[in-house]
Amino acid sequence: MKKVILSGSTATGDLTIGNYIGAIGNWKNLQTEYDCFYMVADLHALTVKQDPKVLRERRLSFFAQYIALGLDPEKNTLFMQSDVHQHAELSWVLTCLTPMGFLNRMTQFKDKSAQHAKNINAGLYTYPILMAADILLYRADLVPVGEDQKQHLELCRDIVGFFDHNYGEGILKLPEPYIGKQGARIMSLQDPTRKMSKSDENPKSFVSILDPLKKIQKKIKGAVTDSGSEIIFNPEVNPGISNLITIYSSFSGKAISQIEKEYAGKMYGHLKVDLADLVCATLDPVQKKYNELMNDQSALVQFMSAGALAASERAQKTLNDVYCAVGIR
Ligand code: AQP
Repeated sequence: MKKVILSGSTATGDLTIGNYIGAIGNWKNLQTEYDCFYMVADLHALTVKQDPKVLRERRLSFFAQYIALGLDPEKNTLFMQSDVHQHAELSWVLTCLTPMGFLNRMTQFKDKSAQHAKNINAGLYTYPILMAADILLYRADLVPVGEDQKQHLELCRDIVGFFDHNYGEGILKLPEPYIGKQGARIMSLQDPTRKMSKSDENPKSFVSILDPLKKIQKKIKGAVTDSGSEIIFNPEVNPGISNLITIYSSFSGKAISQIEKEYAGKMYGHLKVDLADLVCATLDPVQKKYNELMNDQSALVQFMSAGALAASERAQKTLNDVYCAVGIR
């Protein structure tokens, strides 16, 4: 029996090379060794204001990008979160077990409410519970987590503790965090001290998977770099060039030390030109595959319903156990 992995990306903004390097690229490497469930987290997207037409298109677009970036729908269960109604149902049960004090501690809620000061809705506050439901429904063994999600995984552990205490152990299964071997955090091209974020208001700060190649060239060449000139990896001192080295290393598979050696004595501009070409060469076939999928959406729709069915089947087992345990079955 293969171990089960669950992960996903929220359907907000445009998928970026940060999402690829920090998440989707790693998911791809797990698809033969593990039983993988990867979702487009469209319910999570509702925590911030969305234009319904844009969100509808984005869900499909993200799903197509997952496949174009190398997630094989035959090897993985790829699905849309909202197609599996069990997420919202389990989330409600867990919401009724989670003390508000635990949610008050979530630093991401504080950050996001500052960011969306005009729309501090209850979903923004309780979304870590939906995230716990996402994970627990599949009885996952492992969840790949970025640094900024660690606190949410801890909350998930607490929630399982409350559930076990009230209803008995073994019904919910707590997964282990999976820290990918790369684990690289890609920073904004305009402010390398901040994470590259797919909803950043400044499009120059990220390279999206679907950016036209000319635009990618421009964005990388226009990346903010440091006052020095040596191509040396040191995020504390040279965050700008270090970020570009990290991206170069992730896309080329070369070690950072090797890149430093190859660029010894060269200027920042040399690395930028080569990196822009490398990113374009990598994303060009991805964009072609994406266009193929979007031009004939019948295959996409089939993959989506097959994924929803498989995910739903597994999720329903957990939900049945939970409903029985709490006394509503
Ligand atoms: N810059 C990044 N570097 C490395 N990993 C990243 N991830 C996102 N940005 C980077 C990883 O991608 C996965 C999916 O994340 P998400 O889209 O659900 O949420 P996020 O981390 O909140 O991404 P953004 O880009 O910051 O989204 P917005 O701006 O819409 O809130 C996660 O595993 C994440 O670590």
